[in-house]
Amino acid sequence: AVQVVFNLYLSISTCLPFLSFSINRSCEMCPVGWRLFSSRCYFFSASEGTRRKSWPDARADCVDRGADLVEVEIIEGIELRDPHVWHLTGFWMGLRDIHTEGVWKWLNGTELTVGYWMDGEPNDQYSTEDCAATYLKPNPLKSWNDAPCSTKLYWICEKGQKKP
Ligand SMILES: [Ca+2]
Ligand SMILES: [Ca+2]
Repeated sequence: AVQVVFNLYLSISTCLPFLSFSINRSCEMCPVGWRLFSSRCYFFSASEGTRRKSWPDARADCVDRGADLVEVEIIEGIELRDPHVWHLTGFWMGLRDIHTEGVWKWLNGTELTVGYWMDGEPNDQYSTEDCAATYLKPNPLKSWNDAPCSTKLYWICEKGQKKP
């Protein structure tokens, strides 16, 4: 099971080269620019100033990085402390209902058990919304939306730590 604290994006666990002296050695377990959380490494596309991408292009970017789109099975209690990032739009996750409408599956094929959807979502608007994204919201337990897979959003990649 994966746990992601979405404000991880802002947290001190950020592994930046100039911080590596003062941050604990666990940062070395993830590539530069990735975040370590709960023994997994996460890459937030927005942190690199990358442009937004469709779901398939976002996934291809993760695969290029030796990772895949994030699979969020548990969200821990979160508060967003920095309003400066609230303008950021959604981040694609590795969750889709492309095979059977309304049946949400992670990339590994497991069916979604608990979803953290916004009120009224997923709504499959115009019968076109088959990819799921998470948004920076004050309440992370209501932070997901389904959107057309061609929509251009940011994305989050996930992979295991480097082997020691
Ligand atoms: Ca759908
Ligand atoms: Ca929707």
